Amino acid sequence: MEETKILQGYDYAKDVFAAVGVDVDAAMEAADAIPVSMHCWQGDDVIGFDGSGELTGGIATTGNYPGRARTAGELRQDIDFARTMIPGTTKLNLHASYAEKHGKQVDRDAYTIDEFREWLDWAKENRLGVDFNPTIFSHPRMDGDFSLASLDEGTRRFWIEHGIRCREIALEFAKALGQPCVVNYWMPDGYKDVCADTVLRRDLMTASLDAIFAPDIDETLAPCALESKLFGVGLESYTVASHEYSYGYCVKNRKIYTLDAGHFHPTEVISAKITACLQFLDKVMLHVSRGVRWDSDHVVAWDDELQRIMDEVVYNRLTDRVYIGLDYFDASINRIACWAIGMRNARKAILSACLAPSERIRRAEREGDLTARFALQEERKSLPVGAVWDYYCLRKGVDVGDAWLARVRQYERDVLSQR
Ligand code: RNT
Ligand code: ZN
Repeated sequence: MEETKILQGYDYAKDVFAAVGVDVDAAMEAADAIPVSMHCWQGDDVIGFDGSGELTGGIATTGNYPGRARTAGELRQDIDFARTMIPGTTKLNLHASYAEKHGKQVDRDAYTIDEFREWLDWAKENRLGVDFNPTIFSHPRMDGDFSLASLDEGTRRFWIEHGIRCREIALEFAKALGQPCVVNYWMPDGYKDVCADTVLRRDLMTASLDAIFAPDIDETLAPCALESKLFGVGLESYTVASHEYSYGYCVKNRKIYTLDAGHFHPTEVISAKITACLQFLDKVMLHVSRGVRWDSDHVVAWDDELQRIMDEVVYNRLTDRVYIGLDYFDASINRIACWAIGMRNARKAILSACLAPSERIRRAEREGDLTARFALQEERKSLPVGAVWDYYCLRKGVDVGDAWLARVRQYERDVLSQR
């Protein structure tokens, strides 16, 4: 699109928003500054590079689109390219399974920042913050799908050590990059079928988590989060770290609670949970995903729930209490497009939240004028957010509209098809 047209659109939008009491420039700046953590695992179907080879733990990537990143170098190259389409403050969300061992005999219970040197240097070069995840799945030391709640002490010990190593690694990332590195714990532990003792495994899980969090590692630099889940594939009947379990653990132990959009009953939404949890927690982390009928991890679309999530964060000025990360993995379409679409949607929804006349809407509510509240909420939906978005992309030097798609096609021809 012609630049003059974009500028005209922006001028028009500025007037429209001014008429409802919104300063577009301030909104744009606010939206740009909110960090969104981009998950590395979209680029290689959650396989990683530390030798696991296949994905286990009740999660599944479907599709066999060509061009999956097979090495950390390829993955970084793909992320570099995807980032040219993604505006706004971005962090990288990295999993421990993306370690680069360079032939060294070292397992997950002994990883140090050395296995992530290239990631660290690359993050530094690109001025990217990093968040980190222990990889407690896809590994021979899993006891079936049990880890921290295994009945086998050696298994538990192995994963406790991994959990501690990840805190140490996160601390190194945070120190080197000058910003906090959130460590998010998710483990699949659970049963396919109805179990007879729901207590034992939870007792073991609690003891294991306590052991992971016991060492004194600065949690302002490496804050720790625990992610709940309703069920996994092959683990349909019982999940040790369910919602009540994980939320309770976090309240009691002052951890960050991770709400994944796909980890609840299909009619439950995480947008409804954020401020409820924050009554009793300092912080939450979001795994913005899109479940279709189940925890299917579809690419994030700009749908009502995404908008509601971002509205909650922005309207309530919770940007320093809510860490926003994305979590999905689709191998049926171009993986770089998956990043571009999901990340652009997250940022668009953030921008829309910042542009909404939220103060006016809330005033109507406080004054008991629920007619006006509803009217303004509905009118908000057709405000010219798209014109501001185009201008924002132009200013940030990223593609306007669907221009990125042709570049992805070119990259597919030049790079992905050679893999
Ligand atoms: C699994 C959890 C978890 C993973 C990533 C790869 O159901 O959502 O967050 O998706 O850690
Ligand atoms: Zn998740």
